[in-house]
Amino acid sequence: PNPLKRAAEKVTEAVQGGDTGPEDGIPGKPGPESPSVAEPTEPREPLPSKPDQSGPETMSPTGQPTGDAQARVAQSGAYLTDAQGTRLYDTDHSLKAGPRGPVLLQDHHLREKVMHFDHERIPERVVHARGAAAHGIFRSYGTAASVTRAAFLARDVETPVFVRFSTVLGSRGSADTVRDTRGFATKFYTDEGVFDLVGNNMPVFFIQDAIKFPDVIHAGKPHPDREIPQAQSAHDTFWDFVTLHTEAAHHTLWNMSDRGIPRSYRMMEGFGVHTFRLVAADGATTLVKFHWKPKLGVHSLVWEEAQIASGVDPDFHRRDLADAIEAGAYPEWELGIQTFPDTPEQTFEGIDLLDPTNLVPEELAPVQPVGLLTLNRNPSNYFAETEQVAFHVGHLVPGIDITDDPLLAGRLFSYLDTQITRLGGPNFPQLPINRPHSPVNDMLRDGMHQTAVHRGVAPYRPNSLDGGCPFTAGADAGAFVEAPVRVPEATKVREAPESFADHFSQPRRFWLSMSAVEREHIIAAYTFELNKCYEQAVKERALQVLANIDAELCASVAEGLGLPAPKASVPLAEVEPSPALSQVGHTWPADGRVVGIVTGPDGDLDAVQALREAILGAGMVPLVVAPKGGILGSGDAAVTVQRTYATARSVEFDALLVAGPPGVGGDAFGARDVKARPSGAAVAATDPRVGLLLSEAFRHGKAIGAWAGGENALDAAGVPGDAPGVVVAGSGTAALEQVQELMGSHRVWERFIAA
Ligand code: HDE
Repeated sequence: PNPLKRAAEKVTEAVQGGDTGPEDGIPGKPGPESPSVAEPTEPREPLPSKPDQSGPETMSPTGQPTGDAQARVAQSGAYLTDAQGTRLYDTDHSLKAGPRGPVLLQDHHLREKVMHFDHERIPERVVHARGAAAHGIFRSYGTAASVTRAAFLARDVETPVFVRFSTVLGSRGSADTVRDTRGFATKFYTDEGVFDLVGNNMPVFFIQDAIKFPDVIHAGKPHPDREIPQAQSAHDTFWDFVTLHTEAAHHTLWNMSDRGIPRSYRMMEGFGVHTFRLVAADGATTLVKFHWKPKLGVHSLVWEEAQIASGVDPDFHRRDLADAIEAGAYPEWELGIQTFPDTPEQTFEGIDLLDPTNLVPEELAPVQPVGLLTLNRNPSNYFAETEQVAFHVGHLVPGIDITDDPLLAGRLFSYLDTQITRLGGPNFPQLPINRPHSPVNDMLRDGMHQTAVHRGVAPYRPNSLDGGCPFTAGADAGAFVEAPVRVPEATKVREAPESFADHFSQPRRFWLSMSAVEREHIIAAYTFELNKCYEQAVKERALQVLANIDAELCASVAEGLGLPAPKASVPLAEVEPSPALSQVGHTWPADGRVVGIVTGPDGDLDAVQALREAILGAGMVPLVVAPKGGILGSGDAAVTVQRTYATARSVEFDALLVAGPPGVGGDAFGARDVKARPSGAAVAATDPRVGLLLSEAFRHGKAIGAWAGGENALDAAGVPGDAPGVVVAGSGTAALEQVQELMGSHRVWERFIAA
């Protein structure tokens, strides 16, 4: 066949819809001979664009409009074009000299397509590469209005936000549930410009001076020879660094605590870490620390869960965040502030506020709520939004200023600088996700990836050619004016203040504030990580650091390492515990929690159906787990299976309910019935995967309920029916009621302490 003729025919087919389309010709509606899985054969109405998918507002220097809004939306038109907007007739075959002949260099489409693909990846973030994000809204209460003139903190102001959560050490494809600090970065698109609160889920940091940041990150990242381990602190170089720089003792202790393995991004606190400075309308200044308080409480995984999830669902946190938002269970945090008088010493109750390894106990300075953050929309494109968002601690608005924390100073340089490599030039604020919602009228020009077509001839000031524009504004017209803080007269030195030398009293307070079970977890974490180190000297030095925090902590870890416990080399500080630091002992709403209902075809399907509704009604997520996929039962009692015994794993569930068979005695679950009833409910009792599901859930302190014979499945899994947090009830709803109450405390803590 003549290839040119064939090409012409294909173009005609594409434009006219061809003659192979569905018989009734209605786009989107399959014809009788065209099952829905068939490839569509004619153009359809493009989907309406999502609000954040519209491209940059370009102006054609030729004076022509660049097309309607839809045309600016990537990938939404009916016809394939090249990057220059020319329609294409084939994108599956290279241009060749005959079907078996050589590919021709003149194939501009092939070259453009492969060239673009070759450059699809941008460098990942040097830290915090692995992340997940969401859009939302911040509504301020107005309670901060007396201490800051920031307009977005005035009463009842609503500000759009974009929040990105992350791990620190791992690469972009690493697992979510590794032991690490989590990033919690918020971009507020305020009317006065963008404000970024670039925080973590821990209130303190490893180092006191930004100049050490490359060092601590080099130590935490994989070893340079083999590039292992990935996303882990359990290796020699990390522990070498944090034991040689004892200022890292506090943050390391937080990482080894349950805070290092959050249950969900939705259940983490966030902290600005540094002390910032608020400026009121009258110019008065107040020192401040920012806190995010999750409405669902602060909860963690247990270590074994975190490890299992890394394998069975490396996207555990990313999925959890997206699913919750999609289900309408919008995660919420209150923004809170701890305020301190802005004295020349910049200390509070003896705590140096410029030292980022310090926190101020909430008992000494209560966290005052100033607004509510609600995440209510998932990104529509990961790359465009989550990957290209660029946070910067120097994105400040009038009313919020910085302090002389030396860690913060270095960050003020780093976050702009890093985007040059990562986003390819200085014009990253023009990327859709980074664009301010207030008008931009800067005098920055040109550069890589410039998309604005600037007007005027005078990007300098003062000028007489562009009517004098732009003018500068005073504070009364909304300008950012630095707080006129006095800088003490001093001699240039490379030194830290003496107060930065106390490395152990703050970690000791954290340790003393932990409950028994949290201490057990901390000991286990140190023991695990240090046992992964090869160097004896590193382990011994780590024990010396622990001895300076607490003798019991040191002795327990030493025991696990098979090493003697050293004595403290400094006097142990007299500190009061801060109960607010413990995660245990409170009750919280169970919203968005996942309840697994384990059943089989012979299970009590009416009850399963009723349970699903009750669980949904309580704002939680029911997942039916059965031997295979599809539908159980029929008619009104039909139940859709969401997980099979092969795909379900304990880590996904906060609680499990085991459905008994209807109208059959408990014996149906008994081992002796297995031969007679090799499927359904009996399978639930004896299938080793169900056994694993139940025994792991039990070991991880999760609430478990069973009814109408379901308890025999517990027996088969070795889960005692009378153990704490195990409920055997007369009906499914009765089991759920008790399980729900247990879930309020997140886990059945007694099980750990008994163990
Ligand atoms: Fe960062 N940090 N950091 N950091 N950081 C980055 O910026 C840096 C620090 C934090 O989701 C980088 O755009 C220095 C403290 C978060 O996009 C980089 C120092 C805290 C994120 C950078 C610190 C953070 C980053 C890498 C020591 C908690 C992810 C990519 C002075 C308060 C933001 C990027 C996102 C990202 C530098 C210390 C939080 C290289 C030099 C302390 C949440 O610029």
